Amino acid sequence: MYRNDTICALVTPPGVGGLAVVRLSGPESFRIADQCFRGKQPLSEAGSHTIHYGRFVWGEELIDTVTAAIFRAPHSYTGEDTVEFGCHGGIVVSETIVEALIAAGARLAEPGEFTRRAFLNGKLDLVQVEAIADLIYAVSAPGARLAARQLVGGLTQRLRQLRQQLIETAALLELELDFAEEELEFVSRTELLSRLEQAQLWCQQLADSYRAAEVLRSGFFVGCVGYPNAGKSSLFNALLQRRRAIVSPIPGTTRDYLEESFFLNGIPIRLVDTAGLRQTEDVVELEGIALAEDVVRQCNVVLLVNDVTCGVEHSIELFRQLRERFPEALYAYVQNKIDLLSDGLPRWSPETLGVPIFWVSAVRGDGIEELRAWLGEQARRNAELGVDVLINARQARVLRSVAQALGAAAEALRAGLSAEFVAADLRHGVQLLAELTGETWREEVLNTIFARFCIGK
Ligand SMILES: Nc1nc2c(ncn2[C@@H]2O[C@H](COP(=O)(O)OP(=O)(O)OP(=O)(O)O)[C@@H](O)[C@H]2O)c(=O)[nH]1
Ligand SMILES: [Mg+2]
Repeated sequence: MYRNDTICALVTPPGVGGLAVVRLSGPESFRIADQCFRGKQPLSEAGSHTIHYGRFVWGEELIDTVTAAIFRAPHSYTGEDTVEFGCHGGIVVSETIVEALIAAGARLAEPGEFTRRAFLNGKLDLVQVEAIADLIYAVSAPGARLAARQLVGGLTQRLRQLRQQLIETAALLELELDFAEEELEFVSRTELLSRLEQAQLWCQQLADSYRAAEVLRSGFFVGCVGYPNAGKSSLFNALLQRRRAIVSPIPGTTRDYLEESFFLNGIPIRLVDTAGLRQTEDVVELEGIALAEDVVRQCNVVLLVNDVTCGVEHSIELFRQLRERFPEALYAYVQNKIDLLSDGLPRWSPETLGVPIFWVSAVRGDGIEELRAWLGEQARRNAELGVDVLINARQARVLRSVAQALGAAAEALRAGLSAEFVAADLRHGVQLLAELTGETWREEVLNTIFARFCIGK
């Protein structure tokens, strides 16, 4: 819902710092600001994009000396009249300024409300809004760079072009229908088909880049999974190079899961330790350990930890079942506790396994560097997987639907159906694209997107 009142909030992080900024936005901004600001001239008379030095007062009391930056609608972040007060950093000053502005008639902004207004006033589209959240929460430098690019409209522009192209084609096809008697063809069918196929492929590839984008957005997830007592927590600690997880000879030590991050090749690795998966009567009891399952679902790499002293093939069945269930992850079979092998490493390199095997001792450290290097390499590759935009889950979903609509249009064309059907599929694609950039939007979609934002953004 868009409320046309005037809102304010601290837009810099709370706490002690050199400088803090309080933003005031809405139709009453200048009137409200003037009640608290004493400078050479009233702010309501100041020109847009000017900065004014003065005193911020509440009643008779001096709160701070401040600068007031003036932005007149529509040339501001929100598209509304805006004043940004720069004050001395510190908890008390900025909070008092916000309180004074509220007393003068403003309302405290809700989380994400400035950006929401920017979107509703057409300053940003949804793809850009999502890029802002990505930029704020970026965990890796490459991720932040991509988000910044998206923010200035790289993806937006390409989506607009596609949408324009589809609208034009649909219009031409519909025009043909008006001249059905004359059997005119305004668009060559072969050219149309190739254009549709290209566009479909583009949408599909963009949607597929989601996983790689997720790595840049949130990090590369690596899970330690295996039977109880295999040494998952020990391996977790060894990879992390810190003693973080509790290790004990009692099976079932890890109950919850544990997550820690470290960097490899500049990419944040999110390492997860899980509770051991039990095997009862030859059936792997995956259901009972839903938590571990949830972890595996979001993992980029699953390290299946096997206790070699129980036999090299001890965890093969578990491995097969996991891979069947979660085929998208990369797997490695980690033979742990090799320090306990008195006769050296067994010869075991089954070709059918199809995944790398690592021989390690989590306790003594053998093989850990190799495993870390391999993980770093996988993370790097995954992050570089042709990603030049940061697609998120919502965008991937819509893009897949667009690809489907385009596929249906191409199919109708190949089947020699009337232009009407092709045009209808194209219109559907256009609608979906509008949803993607937010030209048409639903309240629920906006709410989920803005739920990620904090107050002051
Ligand atoms: N000798 C030797 N012992 C190990 C090695 N790795 C783990 N252990 C021992 O195996 C036992 C179990 O280790 P954990 O790391 O707690 O195993 P886990 O898989 O996390 O066990 P749960 O959390 O109970 O499922 C502990 O006594 C560890 O010291 C290893 O590489 N060599
Ligand atoms: Mg454990």
